[in-house]
Amino acid sequence: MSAMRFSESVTGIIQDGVLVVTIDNPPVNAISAHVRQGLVEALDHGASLGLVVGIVVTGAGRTFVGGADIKEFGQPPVEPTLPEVIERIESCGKPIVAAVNGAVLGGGCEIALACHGRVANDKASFGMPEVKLGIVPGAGGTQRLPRLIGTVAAIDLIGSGRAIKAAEALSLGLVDGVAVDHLDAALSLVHDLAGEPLRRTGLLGVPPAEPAAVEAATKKVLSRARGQTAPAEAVRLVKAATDVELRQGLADERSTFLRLRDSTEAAALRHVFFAERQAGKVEKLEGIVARNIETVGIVGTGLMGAGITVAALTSGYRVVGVEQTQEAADKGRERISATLEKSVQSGRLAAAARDGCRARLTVTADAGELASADFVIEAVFDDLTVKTELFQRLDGIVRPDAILATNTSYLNPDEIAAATAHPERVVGLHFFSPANIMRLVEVVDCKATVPDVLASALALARKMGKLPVVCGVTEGFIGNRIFSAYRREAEFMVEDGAAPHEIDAALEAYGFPMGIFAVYDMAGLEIAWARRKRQAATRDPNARYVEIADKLCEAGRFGRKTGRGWYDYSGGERAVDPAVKTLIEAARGAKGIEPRHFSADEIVTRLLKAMADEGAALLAEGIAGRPGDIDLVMINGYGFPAHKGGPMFAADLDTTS
Ligand code: T1G
Repeated sequence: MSAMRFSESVTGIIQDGVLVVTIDNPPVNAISAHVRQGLVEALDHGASLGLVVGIVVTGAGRTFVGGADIKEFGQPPVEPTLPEVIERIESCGKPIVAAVNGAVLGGGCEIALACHGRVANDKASFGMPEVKLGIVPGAGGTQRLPRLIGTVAAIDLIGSGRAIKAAEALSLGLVDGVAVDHLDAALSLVHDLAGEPLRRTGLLGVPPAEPAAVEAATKKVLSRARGQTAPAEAVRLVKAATDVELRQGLADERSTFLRLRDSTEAAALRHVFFAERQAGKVEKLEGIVARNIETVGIVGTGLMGAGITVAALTSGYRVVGVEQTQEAADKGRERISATLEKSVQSGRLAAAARDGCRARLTVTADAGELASADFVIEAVFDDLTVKTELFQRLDGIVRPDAILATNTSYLNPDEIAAATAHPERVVGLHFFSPANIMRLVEVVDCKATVPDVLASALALARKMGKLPVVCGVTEGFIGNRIFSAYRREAEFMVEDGAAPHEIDAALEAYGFPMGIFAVYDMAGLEIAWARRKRQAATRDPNARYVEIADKLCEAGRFGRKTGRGWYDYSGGERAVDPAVKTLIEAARGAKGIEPRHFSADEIVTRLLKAMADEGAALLAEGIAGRPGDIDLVMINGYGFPAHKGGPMFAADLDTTS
């Protein structure tokens, strides 16, 4: 029979007495208005045709349904709404089975929940990621999911937004079956269900749950919320499913969804979602093909090098690690092995995958082995002489088409590139530690970098599962330059009267996991001190300079690892140290500064402004391409709370509100 078209993105075909409805709305089959309209048309058609015993709903391509269309969120509503479509599915007189493949997310999961049966293939993954967008499910997810899989599992999934694979979905009862051919299995299920009383999820009772387990699941979600509103609301709604009628639960869910959808938190998280998808896209690279990279050379297998090695191995690359001596190579191999092992223990890596990683790894003291590498990343000591000498040596070892990347944090990669015979093949890749875990990578487009080298660096970072942000050459790139401005402003406030712990408390209340002085202590104060000493000769004598951090270092207070820094850690926990107060008072006294009070509001406002101003300068200088890129760097590298959208988003809000 020929295909039927119900809307521009929904088609149907009758197969074996079943109407198979396909949602085809690339790239992820989001539930745009024409999908909802098409689904209603298809349901009506299927219900009215006498020869049709039931309906299968499936998605075209790699995805079932990636959720509501996020692009419609800021726009006036278009009928039918998703809850209306879902109500039609659940109450249909004929069996409807979801045949799911790929991602089944948000509203896609809610469609599947309302069907009378669900069959998945083994590539399916399920999730209710709404809290990650600052909202709660808006089409019955909080009410139907607990009815199907129980309150505890529903709190976990909806509260965290995490996705699960088909096998876990099966064990939770979220799907009825997993099959190689999900469409075939769904057709059979429709025939099995035809003529039987249908299992309508919304009419099921919520299975009883242990109160202690419900509380534990709730606590887990709330402890990770860090000032975000949506997770607590999601948990509240899931719990209510046990106590209230479906209709009341759905109404509460819908009004909560609509309220949160229009919140600043949701706007911030939507901004982050789209910024992530924009990141690493560069106009001048359109049509440029990345080189084929199979073997990655990594010079230096210390903490950073080992982390990069693990990230490369776990994403399928062969890695040649190079050290200066056999002893250092052995240590490096052990470090890499231990990091792989940790990944297995934490569940990030399957044991079989670890064995594959080991088989693809060589660590050697023979730099000549880098001749097999397509892409070499150096992660040696951050010193200009060390790095330029290394790159000159690499010039004579690597293949002419190999790419060289420097992982410097503060040096000028243009100077490193200039020392080589082929600066056009040099690019910067600034990883964040631990490099196997942190997603952010600043990809530095150097003066001489040619487009296909930049495109290849971006492709490599993406294949490693990283979030690449392109930036130009400047001291500290995007992140550390903004961090310096942020730190400078925090130190000005300390000198003017704010206590470090007051600044940290204000930042933590705003949503940072840790205030700036606590971060400082954790990272160690001595590297920045050494840099300040190096820069002392060239510093503008008229610029304000706060000496307190230098005084702490002079007193041997290098942070957590020495037990003392901005705080005292001798009792195990971070504690305010009267000695630091005395030191700060002396510094103020020396400059004749009369200390004044700073409210938490003023502290946060000033720090956000310092970050946004530096960000604006980076944009004006062409170092950063988009405000969203800056926000991503600060969120993923420096603990800026995602639900505040990043410093540029926050500044924009300030000027528009
Ligand atoms: N709406 C609109 N556009 C979307 C979209 C969506 N839901 N999901 C992805 N895109 C765009 C994305 O911007 C990009 O566009 C392209 O698709 C490919 O995305 C009522 C309230 C599905 C796992 O949160 O997690 O349902 O950059 O690069 O790596 O309760 O996209 O090409 O122009 O990410 O293959 C809940 C979000 C919505 C899912 C595919 N759903 N999406 O990953 O491709 S709220 C989500 C994803 C909701 C209901 C509610 C992923 C993916 P461009 P991509 P991918």
